[in-house]
Amino acid sequence: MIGSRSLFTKAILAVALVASAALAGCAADGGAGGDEVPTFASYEEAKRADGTVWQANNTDTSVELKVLYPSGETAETGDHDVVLLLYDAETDEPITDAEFEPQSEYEQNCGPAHSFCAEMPAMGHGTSPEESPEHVGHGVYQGMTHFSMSGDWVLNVNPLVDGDVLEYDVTITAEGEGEGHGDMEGGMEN
Ligand SMILES: [Cu+2]
Repeated sequence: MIGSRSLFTKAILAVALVASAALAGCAADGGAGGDEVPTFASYEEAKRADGTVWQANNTDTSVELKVLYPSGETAETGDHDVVLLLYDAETDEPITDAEFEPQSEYEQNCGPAHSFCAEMPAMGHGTSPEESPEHVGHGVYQGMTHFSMSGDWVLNVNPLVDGDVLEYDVTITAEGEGEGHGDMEGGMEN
């Protein structure tokens, strides 16, 4: 992990972080975390930021989902903020009034309701805690999930947009220690 990084590498990384934060126009708070949750001052900024773009798999819609954080195909295990952008690819306009059903409890099998739920399909379990995304401006939504173990996850992102539940299956590989299934006792009964 990061334990053996040289000072030189750290310095380069710090410079790169400051530079990218400045370019992105985000209000860096000076933290040296290197894994800051991004914020966006405009729709255009979010639209051109790093991320992965997903199409709805249940209906033919021009509404696309861009996952801005984690911005790649992998994420660290543990609690993880999730930042999403919803926009209409035809009109190039942000979707600012999508709704997610509030996350109330552990879901072992993620339902199709307008919700937000991570699961490991190969192992048949979900996770907890999770927080449904809420609009933070410019079509950007922020929520959180918990990758309780390393491996392949599907993040079900199912927003209600103009009366339709759109289903996006975002695949993410979690890497890191994880704590196995132990922390999900109580939620794992069959
Ligand atoms: Cu698992």
